Amino acid sequence: MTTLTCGNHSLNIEIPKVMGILNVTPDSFSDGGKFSRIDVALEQVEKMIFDGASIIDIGGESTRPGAQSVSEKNELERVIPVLKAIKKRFDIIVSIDTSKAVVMSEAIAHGAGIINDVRALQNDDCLKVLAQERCVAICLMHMKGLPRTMQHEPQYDDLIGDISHFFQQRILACTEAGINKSRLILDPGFGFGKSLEQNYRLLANMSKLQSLDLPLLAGLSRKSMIGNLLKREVNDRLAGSLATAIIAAQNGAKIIRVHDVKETVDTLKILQATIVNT
Ligand code: 7PJ
Repeated sequence: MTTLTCGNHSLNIEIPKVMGILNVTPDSFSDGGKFSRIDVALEQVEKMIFDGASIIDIGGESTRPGAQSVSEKNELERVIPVLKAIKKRFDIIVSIDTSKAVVMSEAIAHGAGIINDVRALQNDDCLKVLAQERCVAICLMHMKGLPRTMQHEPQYDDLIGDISHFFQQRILACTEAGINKSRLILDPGFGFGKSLEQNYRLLANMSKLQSLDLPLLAGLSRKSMIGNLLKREVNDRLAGSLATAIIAAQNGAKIIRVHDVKETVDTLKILQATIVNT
């Protein structure tokens, strides 16, 4: 059985699980600002849990292309009260989408089970903070460049090879810092420094990353690679998002990060029923 320790929860990832997105940034691109009030956030979380989410991912920093950075103080003020309120009311794994060591450490103190870092613990002190805490899982995401400029003609010698190489280096940095490999999750970072064509090549070849022998996470929900292909606005990308979720799961993703939990859970049940009856 493949399980992942996420704080005081154990997550079985033999069958792909759904991570529901809760944005608490005022400028997040798809549900910007809508869920910043705590009671509204709790309602949204309750619905995602009812719909079958196994993890709730809270992000206090917008990392969409061109986004401005946020101060430590602002990020803490956005994330920690919501995290505390969720942990008080629900028994669910909470993941915190952050690249700041202080936010990681505060989040862990308040019950976060996963640290989800789009910068793969490359910022100061992140490795140190996570080496001290042994039970929290960590998602290392690949990004080429930085949010402000990452979509300006990204180029790769060998897309999957370069991403794989990046992961090998980050896994080594983690193990050298004292973070056990069994705590790590890898995410190739759809939309983070990848052109439309590169994103689809990555989706098509994602299964090759299974050779790194760690669970894979995929975040494609409502992204530009769907909108630009289909010419759909952000709130009209459900069909595209479900199609990418199913392809990612077939190519080895064990955690699928989405806005539309109910529809994604249904889609994955169809895939699972097909697999068990193969
Ligand atoms: C991702 C993320 C992703 C992980 C965002 C958005 C932009 N974390 N945070 N993977 N994307 N691990 O949701 O479109 O793809 S923010």
